[in-house]
Amino acid sequence: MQTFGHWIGGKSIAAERHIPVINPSNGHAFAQLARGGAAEIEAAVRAAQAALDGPWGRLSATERGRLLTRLATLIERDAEALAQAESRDVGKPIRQARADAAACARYFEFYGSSADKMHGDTIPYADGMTVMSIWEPHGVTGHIVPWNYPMQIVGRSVGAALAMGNACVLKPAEDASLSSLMLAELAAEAGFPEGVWNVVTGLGEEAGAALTAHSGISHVSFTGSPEVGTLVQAAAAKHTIPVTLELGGKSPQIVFQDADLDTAAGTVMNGIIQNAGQTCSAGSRVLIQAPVFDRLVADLAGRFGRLEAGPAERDLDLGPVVNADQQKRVNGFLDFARNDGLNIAGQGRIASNAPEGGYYVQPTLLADVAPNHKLAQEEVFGPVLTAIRFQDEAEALAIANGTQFGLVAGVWTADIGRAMRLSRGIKAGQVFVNNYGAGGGVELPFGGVKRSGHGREKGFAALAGFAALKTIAIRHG
Ligand code: TXE
Repeated sequence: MQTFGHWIGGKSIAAERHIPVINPSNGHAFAQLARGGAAEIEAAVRAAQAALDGPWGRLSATERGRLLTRLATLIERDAEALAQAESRDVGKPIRQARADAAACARYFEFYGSSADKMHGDTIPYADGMTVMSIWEPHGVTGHIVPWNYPMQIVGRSVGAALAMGNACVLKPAEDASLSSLMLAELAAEAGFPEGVWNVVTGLGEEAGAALTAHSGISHVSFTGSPEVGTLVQAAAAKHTIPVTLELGGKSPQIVFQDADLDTAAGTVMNGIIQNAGQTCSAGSRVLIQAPVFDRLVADLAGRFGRLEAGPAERDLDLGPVVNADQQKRVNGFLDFARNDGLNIAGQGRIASNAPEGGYYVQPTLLADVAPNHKLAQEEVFGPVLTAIRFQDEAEALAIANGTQFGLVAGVWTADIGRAMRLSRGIKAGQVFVNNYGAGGGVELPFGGVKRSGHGREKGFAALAGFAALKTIAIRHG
């Protein structure tokens, strides 16, 4: 069984304690990861600080950008190996893992070409003075990464952080660390100085908590559950450092009677089954205008009925969910729905030859759910779509905004005026009109409002989050 070490200061560091790496498609361990804690975090922060004090800190923005671009090329070269590892580690159908590898390369390409485009300003101020603002890196940035899109989330947060000149310490999820380690090796091959990209693997409450508690960290970027996000923000507050939090959602897809219903149905379904629904931006509520409710629900029910979940390598509609806890969570929501008498309008199946120990769940469409029902309010993080009926625009807006979350929304209508009114009225970080982009969109600023978190990742906007603006005022007469 292969054993992986941490990646600190440009090399692999063996560990004494380990955690198993389990294939969610069959429940079998196939490798083991180093289980780190405060000592490894300390070593990683020191290595990162040494890189900032050394060659990395002296590189120009253009040179940093070149390294990021070179890394993008290496990710493209090794895309198939990365995709295979991610698919086995997380249970994603291989075509989805391939799309993630391509997006990961694109993040580094995007941030490679952005690194020297973050210009400061000169500010008119007083006679005899020149005032300028310049962007400076925070220093050592901490990145706590979840298991649902490891490569993509590493790309979006580490790519932007390195573009701005920070040095990184990553704590990938215990369920999905392989790609972070592979990317660290590729970064070394690309020529990043040692210590710029460190990976400490292990459990959240050990390695993750040690990272957020470390006084040498100047910014933490966290994607995960609202509960742990709250802990991360509290830990950061002790050192008064900024955090970026991305904490999931209960994103609405609002379909009006004048929409292209066929396109909407296909996109709505993909937006909830992609990655077995384990997508922060999954469109998990579909709000349908009353006159077309039955028709669209019947269409979606037919589509759900044809879905099949099975081992990642078979590349079916869905793979397993990531682990036994996640399977229990999704099935718990489904049991609750059943016991509460909800209408299961459509349900896919688990492939008959799917391995016994795999973490499979049935993709499920629940229809005519009240907007305040548990299944319409809480994030399931599985392939469970909740259909809600509405009468008019005002009611649709109230339902859309009626949860604690605010990450993404979709609006389906032929009326541009209505599309614009809703786009402005919906409290979310992203609104898609007549399309929906769960997961993708390297160039598009992304992040939440309300309990979905704060700060923006992806796109050019993310760069400002990974840097501090310094004002220099010169009196020269
Ligand atoms: O998340 P955790 P879990 C949601 C989703 C899912 C639920 C639970 O609803 O069902 O969270 O998933 C690290 N200090 N999302 O338990 O625990 C952990 O090691 C510092 C939504 O896996 O939040 C991992 O690297 N770090 C989400 C990361 O936090 C800690 C993606 C996320 O794990 C820590 C994932 C601690 N005390 C889950 N405890 C999204 N927004 O997409 C854990 N971690």
